[in-house]
Amino acid sequence: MKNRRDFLRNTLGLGAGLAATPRLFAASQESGAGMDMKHMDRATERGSSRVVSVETPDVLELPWRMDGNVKEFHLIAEPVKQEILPGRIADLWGYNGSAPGPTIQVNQGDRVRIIVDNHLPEATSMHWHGFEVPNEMDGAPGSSQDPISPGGRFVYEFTLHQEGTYFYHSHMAMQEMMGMIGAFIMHPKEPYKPRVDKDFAITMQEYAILPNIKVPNSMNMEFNWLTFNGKAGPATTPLIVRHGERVRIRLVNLGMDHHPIHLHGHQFVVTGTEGGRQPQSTWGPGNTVLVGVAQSRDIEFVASNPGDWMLHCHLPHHMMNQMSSMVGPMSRRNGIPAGLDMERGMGMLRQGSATSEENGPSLGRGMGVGSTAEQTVSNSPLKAGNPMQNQDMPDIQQQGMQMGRPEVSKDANSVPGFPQDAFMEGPAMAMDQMVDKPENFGLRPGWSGFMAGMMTFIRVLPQDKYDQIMELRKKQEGNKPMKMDMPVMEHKHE
Ligand SMILES: [Cu+2]
Repeated sequence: MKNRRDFLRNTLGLGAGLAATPRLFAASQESGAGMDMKHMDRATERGSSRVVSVETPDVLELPWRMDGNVKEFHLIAEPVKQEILPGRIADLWGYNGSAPGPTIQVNQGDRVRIIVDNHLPEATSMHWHGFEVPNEMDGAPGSSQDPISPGGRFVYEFTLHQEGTYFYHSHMAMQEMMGMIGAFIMHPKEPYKPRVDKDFAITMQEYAILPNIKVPNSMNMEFNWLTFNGKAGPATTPLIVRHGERVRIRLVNLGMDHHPIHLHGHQFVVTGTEGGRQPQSTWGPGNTVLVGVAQSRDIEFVASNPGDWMLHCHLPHHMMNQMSSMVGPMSRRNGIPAGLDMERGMGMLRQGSATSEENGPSLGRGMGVGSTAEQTVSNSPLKAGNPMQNQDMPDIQQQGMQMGRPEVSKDANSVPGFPQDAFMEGPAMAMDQMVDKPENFGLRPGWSGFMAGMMTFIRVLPQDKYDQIMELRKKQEGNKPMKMDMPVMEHKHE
């Protein structure tokens, strides 16, 4: 984008700019027609206009059935095995087999019934975040209803007059930190203008999973696993769009941290919050949006810049996996002591500086491992037990990691600051093969070594590359396990 005027034309969709960018708009219209022909046909039949369904990469959509004029959904709160990274399966709590739970999509004005079964070992309650529904349907345990007992069921039913990016979540604080949230999209009666060609949802979560355990520590405030839709980079599935398409991304956050989400290569406007669509007069250009806890933000832009662009949380600690104090020093030196005793663990030093080799890693920065010297652990991505020695780790090579030789200078160990506490061995961490999927087709070799935490790509592709990926995706669809047996229906309004 050359200047602000171009930006306004393209992203705000201001009519004055249309003639100046015929190519982009032609592509955009063409794609709209080509992509969802059958939606279009039906929409025309009904004399209504089309709404693009929201894609939630790596998360299924919750099917429904019609019971008279009521859309009926069925959610099961249950323990789930969530594969955050290949082979790294966390014991979380979620809905219908995943954390976050499946995405619900409805239309403004729908009458909705949601049957919630509790398959957890303890009581739960389902809160409909931001919904203007009768108090007894709000899901506030104790005040608006009795908690749903283990093995119990509660049936929620309401009419939805709102539109926007909403979500559902357990209203038990510790359960929220175990993964219990899902996106709830309310499509507007009248499509938003300008219309988008692609619409995505991403839910952000964070977990503190201590070494040698698969269950998150829901008290810990030091999060080492940061996820988009239940996956950490490079396992996140890129958002695939055609060059010139208008794109909406709906960002939802539930955790202990706020996330500044940054997009490379494009400016965007924030068009919606957890309160629904925002008036166009409030849309100013930006490229980073702070999504606070319990908030949602919709961003929109025209994908006018071809390439593979990162979309990620910009908190440095949220761009890492399995972050713990020991990784760098363990991989480059001979392991480190940590914690030691309570006084030192709390930062009261008897000797030495706070950043000295023995103290540094344990001063409030560790993962709360405790007061004994930090041990090498078996679930470190670097496979603890021996310091990082690339070629000496055939077991990891067999897992598909590429283990290239990281580039460090000869005198690296004598440079203050090297290695950082959580120094990640760049190329050595690449696992292109392990995360191979259609959406990653054609990425630069070794790309995965630099993707971690809350990171994904938006891939702005020319038509032929786009088609290629869609073709691969179609082929793969046959192999995918279908977890849900109810048909997913299209979103349209009458
Ligand atoms: Cu973040």
